[in-house]
Amino acid sequence: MSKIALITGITGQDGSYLAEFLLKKNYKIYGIVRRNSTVFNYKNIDHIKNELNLRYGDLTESSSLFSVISEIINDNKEFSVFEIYNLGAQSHVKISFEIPEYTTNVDATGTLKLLDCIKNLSENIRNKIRFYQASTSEMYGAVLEVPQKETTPFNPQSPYACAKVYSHFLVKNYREGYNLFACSGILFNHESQRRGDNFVTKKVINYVKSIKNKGSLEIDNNIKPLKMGNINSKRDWGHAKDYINGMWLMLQQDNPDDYVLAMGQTTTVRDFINISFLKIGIKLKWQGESVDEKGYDEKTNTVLVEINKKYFRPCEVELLIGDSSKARNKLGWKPEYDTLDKLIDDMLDY
Ligand code: F7E
Repeated sequence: MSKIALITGITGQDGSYLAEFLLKKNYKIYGIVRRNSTVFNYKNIDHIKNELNLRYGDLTESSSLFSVISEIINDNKEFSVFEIYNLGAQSHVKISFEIPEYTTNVDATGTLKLLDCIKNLSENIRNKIRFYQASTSEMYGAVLEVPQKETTPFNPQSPYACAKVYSHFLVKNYREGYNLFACSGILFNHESQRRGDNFVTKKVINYVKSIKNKGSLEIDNNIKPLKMGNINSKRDWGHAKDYINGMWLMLQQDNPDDYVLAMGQTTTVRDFINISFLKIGIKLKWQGESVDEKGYDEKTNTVLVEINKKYFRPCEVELLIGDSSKARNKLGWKPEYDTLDKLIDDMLDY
């Protein structure tokens, strides 16, 4: 009796780590990938591509979801468990303000399409399906409680977060209305070497690595500063690998439920920058205010960080800090990368 998993978003950070994790547990893995006109965006799964069953599809296209799910069911008649992980998303918060309709089509209506497809399967098949939804701490937005836990009300601040709130409640609705085994993991920010380059941690790490590769700042006057947005916002950052384990644990329980995964520590973007530079022996001093603030190398006075309004968001989420007691107590979830320091070391080591 085989265990099967379908992963939307398999080429992304979380999807690729999850695929590696499930392969080790002997799952047969299917992944939905979008066609791209210029490149195969398979960097994160290149090393395991041959062990995966990749199918073209899109969360905006019900028929593609239906045909992939039907194919999986037909080709694996004896399966014991079929886990569906919905990790596909337009996941960049700032970009969601620029393409709100597309973000909604993928992050909200896409979930509806997937859930509806499962709902319409015969009962004996449906009973063997377990569904995971990638919910997010962004749903807490302008937070109404500190720290945030499963019962904290949502107050979303972006088209991305609004779409995710819709999906979160839809999962609950389908769970209660149609008895689906469907869970939402409310994951706080989770990072890794595979994080997209335009998310704040990876952007900072890439820059710090480029400075390290240059060698001494004293002999290089041509350094272009790192351009940042709001460096005063606070995030609860963990390692993606730890969060993958949590997703899987949610689907192994007797009953479906929603869980927060978070480290319970919050840090400003500014401190993330400070710590990352310190790792390569550079101490920053900050001078100026608001958009005129700059981060200088204390030794050489070289400007290394500047603020650029371009990266500000129409609405900002100022403070996130999660309480993951429920996941720790009920799932036995315990992150291995338990400090920000370990996360940064891992990201710098790539
Ligand atoms: O921003 C600030 C920015 O884009 C973090 C997604 O995975 O986690 C992520 O959402 C903070 C924000 O992540 C820059 O304004 C400053 O306050 O890395 P981020 P995010 O928006 O928190 C949640 C859990 C998700 O679900 C999302 O899908 O950093 N910030 N300067 C900047 N952010 C970026 N990207 N670039 C900057 O230059």
